[in-house]
Amino acid sequence: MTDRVVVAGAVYSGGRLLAARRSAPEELAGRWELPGGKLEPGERPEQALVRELREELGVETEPVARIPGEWPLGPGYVLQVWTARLLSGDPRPLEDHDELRWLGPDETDAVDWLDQDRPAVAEAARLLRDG
Ligand code: 523
Repeated sequence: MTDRVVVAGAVYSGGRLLAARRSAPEELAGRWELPGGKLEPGERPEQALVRELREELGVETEPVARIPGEWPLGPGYVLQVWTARLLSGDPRPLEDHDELRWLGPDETDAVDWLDQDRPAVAEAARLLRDG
């Protein structure tokens, strides 16, 4: 069976990358992620990303480019990541997160990222440094 997609955003603004600390479930709480969530039936990944970032953070964003690769999550799910530009709003932890941080190019290792997010974060950090 085809794996279901979880989409996440490497959201940029002002040369910094947004990191979100999960508040649930218990085994992931306290770890940091690129925010996002599961595709709903019939959704394209970019649509799901815009919807999830609106619901979870109260912001409008524009997906820019897929970060190459796909990372296994639990059984039946894979993580895909897009870079995304913040269009409007100031992100707030409305759902699923209890803290947000904007990380500058030298700070992208400063939080305890979920293991499965690390390859995409490394690429997002490289893009932040190299433009
Ligand atoms: N991850 C993950 N990294 C990451 C995201 C956005 C999600 O490892 N950057 C994992 C965490 C969960 C699963 O993917 O095991 C689903 O993410 P979740 O809970 O953020 O998706 P939602 O918000 O769509 O989930 P429901 O509340 O269940 O609808």
